[in-house]
Amino acid sequence: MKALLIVDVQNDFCHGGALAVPEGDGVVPVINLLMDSFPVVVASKDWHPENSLHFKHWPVHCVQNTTGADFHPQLDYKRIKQVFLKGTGLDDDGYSAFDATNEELEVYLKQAYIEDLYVCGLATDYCVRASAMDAKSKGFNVFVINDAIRGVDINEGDNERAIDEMKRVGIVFVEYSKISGI
Ligand code: VGL
Ligand code: ZN
Repeated sequence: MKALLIVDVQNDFCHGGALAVPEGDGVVPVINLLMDSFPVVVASKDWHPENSLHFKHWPVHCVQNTTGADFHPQLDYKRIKQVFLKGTGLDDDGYSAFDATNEELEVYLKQAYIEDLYVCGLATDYCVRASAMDAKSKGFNVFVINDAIRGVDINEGDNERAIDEMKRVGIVFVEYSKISGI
C-alpha cells in the first residue's frame, strides 16, 4: 500500500507568510492533482507554541491556531485523512512529521499497511528532508516528488545538499507526471 504525505503546506510558508519559501505556493496545484492517485493522504503541520525556543532560529511562524498555521487556502485539504502536528513543545523544532505529538505517524502508517511513502510539500531542506530521512530509517520505501517540493535555501546550496543527502540513503526522486495514474 502507498500513502502520500503532504508536509507543511501552510500559509506562513507560502507567498506573504512569515517564513515564505520561494515559490512555495507552486506545490499546491500539483499536490491537488497528486491526491487522486493515493488511497491514503496524510499531512503534517508545523504547530508551534507562541513562546517556542524554535523562534530563536526562525522568524515567528505557524503559531498554533493562527491563520499562518492554516493550510494554504487552495489546498484541497478535505481529502486529508489525518493531520500530524509537530514542533508542539517549547523546545521542539519538530522538523520531521514523525515528531508529531497528537498522533504517531509511524504507527498510523504501519496500521494502514503502508510500505511506500510519497513525500511532497515544504520545505525541501528542512521538514521534507527530515520527514523523508526518518521514513527511510523506519523502513518505508520513500519517494520524494520533485515537482511538488520547494526549498528555503537560506545558504545557497542547502537545497541541493538536502537532495543529495536523501538520494545517498536510497530515497527515490520521481516526477508527478511519472506517477499519476499508477
Ligand atoms: C520548517 C523551518 C522552520 C519547514 C519549519 O516546514 O520546513 N522550516 N520550521
Ligand atoms: Zn517551524
